[in-house]
Amino acid sequence: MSATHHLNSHDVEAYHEQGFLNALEVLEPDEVAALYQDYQAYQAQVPKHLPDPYKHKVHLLSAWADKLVHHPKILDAVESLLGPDILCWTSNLLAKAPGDAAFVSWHQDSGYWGLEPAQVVTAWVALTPSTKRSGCVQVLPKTHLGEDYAHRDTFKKDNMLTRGQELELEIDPEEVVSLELAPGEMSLHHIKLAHASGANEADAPRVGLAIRYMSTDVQKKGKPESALLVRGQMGPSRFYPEKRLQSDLDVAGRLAHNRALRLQVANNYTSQGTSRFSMRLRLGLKKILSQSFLDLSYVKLCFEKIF
Ligand SMILES: O=C(O)CCC(=O)C(=O)O
Repeated sequence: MSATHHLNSHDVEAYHEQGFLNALEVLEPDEVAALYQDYQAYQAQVPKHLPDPYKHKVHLLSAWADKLVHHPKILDAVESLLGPDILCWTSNLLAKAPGDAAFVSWHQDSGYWGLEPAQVVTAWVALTPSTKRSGCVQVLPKTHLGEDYAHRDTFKKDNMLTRGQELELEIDPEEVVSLELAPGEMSLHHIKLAHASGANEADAPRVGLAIRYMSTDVQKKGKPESALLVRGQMGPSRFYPEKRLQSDLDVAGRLAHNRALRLQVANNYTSQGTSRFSMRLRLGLKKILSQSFLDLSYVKLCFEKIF
């Protein structure tokens, strides 16, 4: 990367051809050590019985994630791919404890995110080593170039995806590329690129923040949602603008986070019409459960605000 940290033309070309880039150094060793410490302090505060809301749109809740989402090296690289006006749609905390069976089936994000056009990129930033053994992200190069593949919902145990969706596609192991990362490195992948990840068979945690960036002309199918402008101008965007976090885990920020997530949950668990009745029922139940979790955390927060 050059002094401004924008990608060079060779990397930009490789991204457009292959659908991903790997092992871009974005954090200095002392930066990643401090962020990991802050992440651990954050985890210690997450309510044991309500962990889910704290894994999504994390940058609206906690300063370590806010710092990452606005990190100039990450944004410069993303700007090289999306242009100058950039929104953050969400950030997902993807942590697998040592020996954790959690996995992600082969899927394309474009199959169910409802974001168009496909000017959307994930920056997956590693806070710990992410290796084949610890269940790093794996990709199938060039799958972003064609039409979307069909997916089926499986709701498999230990699948980290909302509906356990997986590609109806035979995967050739020879074609799979593992995006191994050292702490402080990131990969970038296109919204249409097929990807997956395995269980953590290592004896150390695998922790990453997956930041979903999009250009401001991207629109959302379904009910309107909100997003945070992280660089440039809002321009024609139809997303409700979110406010940047003021201070770590403060009540106002948590209420704003709760409102933003409520809009996203309504869309995430909406059936896409192809599922069987039993699958639609499961999806409906998951939606009610997620919304109840949000309602519970909302009530808890209001109490904290008043008393
Ligand atoms: O972190 C993982 O294991 C999976 C990541 C993923 O599916 C994504 O970033 O879209």
